[in-house]
Amino acid sequence: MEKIYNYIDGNLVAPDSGKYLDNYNPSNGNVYSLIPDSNENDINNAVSAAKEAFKIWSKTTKQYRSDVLMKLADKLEESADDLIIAESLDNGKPESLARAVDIPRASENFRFFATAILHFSSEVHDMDGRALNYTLREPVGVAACISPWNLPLYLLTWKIAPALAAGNTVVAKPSEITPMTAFLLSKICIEAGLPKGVLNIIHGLGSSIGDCLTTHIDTPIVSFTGGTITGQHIAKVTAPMFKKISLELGGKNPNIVFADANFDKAVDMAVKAGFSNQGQICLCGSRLFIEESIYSKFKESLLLKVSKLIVGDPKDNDSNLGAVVSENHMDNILSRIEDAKKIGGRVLIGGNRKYLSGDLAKGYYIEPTVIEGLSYDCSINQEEIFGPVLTIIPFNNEEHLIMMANSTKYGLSASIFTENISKGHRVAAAIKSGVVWINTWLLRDLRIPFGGMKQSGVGREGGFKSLEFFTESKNVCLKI
Ligand code: TXE
Repeated sequence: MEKIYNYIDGNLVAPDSGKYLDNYNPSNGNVYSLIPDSNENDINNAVSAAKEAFKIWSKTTKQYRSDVLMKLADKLEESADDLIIAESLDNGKPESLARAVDIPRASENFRFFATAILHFSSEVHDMDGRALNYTLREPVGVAACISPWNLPLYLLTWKIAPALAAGNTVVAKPSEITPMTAFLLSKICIEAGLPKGVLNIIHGLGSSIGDCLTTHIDTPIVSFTGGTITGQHIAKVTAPMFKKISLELGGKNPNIVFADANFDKAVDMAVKAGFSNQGQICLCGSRLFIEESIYSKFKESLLLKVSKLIVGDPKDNDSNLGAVVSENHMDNILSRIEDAKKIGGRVLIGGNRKYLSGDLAKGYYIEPTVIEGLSYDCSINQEEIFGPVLTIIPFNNEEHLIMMANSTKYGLSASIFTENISKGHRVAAAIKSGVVWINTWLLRDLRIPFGGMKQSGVGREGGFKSLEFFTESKNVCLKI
């Protein structure tokens, strides 16, 4: 069986413990590879390699780092077919989605930050000719980059690329549930000639090695994307060490459709926002608010469209949804659907595990599910389910709608569908979230500040915000 290795100081190495964890293929429930069960020694080795490499990497020119990252992007593109197959196999997502979104975005992340660093500048504050303040932006040191399983390579590279571009070195910890494309990335880094120690990737359980990485004396900066509870824990353990942290956490995002919306577009987007990647995107619009006057008609069109979604073999181009990421996660999602029924939710479509035939019979598939009849403040409408489950809620008053939309502990994103431009702006201003889309969903410009309010996170990444995060500013005051 294929073994995955850690990537330390430019080499692929077995874990110190000699132990491995099973890696499951969600499409059929079989173990198909082995993941290093790393320990503190592996983290320490990776951090010391990164610390040593920082001495040189942090002093290289921006142009040099840009060229290295561009080369990595080229190599990622050359390996795109392998990465697409690997991402789908590891995560359960349709290959078509990995081909359209995940893998192109991974190389784009490198290209984007390889060029962004060339345009990054800092400020000068002139004191009327008496003195000059200039601000330097220096790399911070060894960055700990921790990423989740829903968009494995996409989110890993979203952190690694700006960290390296800014002159930091990195110890990355991908999710233990989806390690394969990170392993392929380490092989690509070796082929591309990335200097040793600049990037290190350690695999293993968050519960065994997470704290060691985030509280390591030599990782002054931590970038994390994952669940809110893990984010809380990281905030707690790193705070006494005054580390720079960026946390991108969960969301329970409202998708709002006014009666004057472009109807067909709103239906299409509601389906996309609810079910893309099996509903496992932190930006998914999992609470759909529909204005009462169009509620019945909208519901009917929505259900018709959902009924046409194909849950199937991730390899099949016709599949709209593949498998959810793990058996455990599937069981959680199904139990949330049962909870919804117990508190009066009416399942309008879906609601069950889907059994495919043949080799895929043991895969973790769930029917796309739409539920109505739940109050906005029940647990199902307040907590992240992170699966193909969409709740629909009518509204007839803008003020009440905004109260409901803002009622969760999260504030990551929102979508508003209306053809009334004033209403669109007004509601966007009233929504408490880091990202608001009007008449679209998940339209991403990599330059924008990205992150959440409330318990959806701390800090912003994206564009120059990422480069600001991955650098420390130092002001120098020169008396003239
Ligand atoms: O995430 P975890 P899980 C949400 C979603 C999901 C829930 C839990 O609701 O059901 O979170 O998912 C590493 N120190 N999202 O349990 O545990 C871990 O190894 C340092 C939303 O998979 O947060 C992995 O690499 N790191 C989310 C990463 O944290 C630790 C995407 C994320 O895992 C650690 C994923 C520790 N103590 C889940 N413990 C989004 N916002 O997109 C774990 N990790």
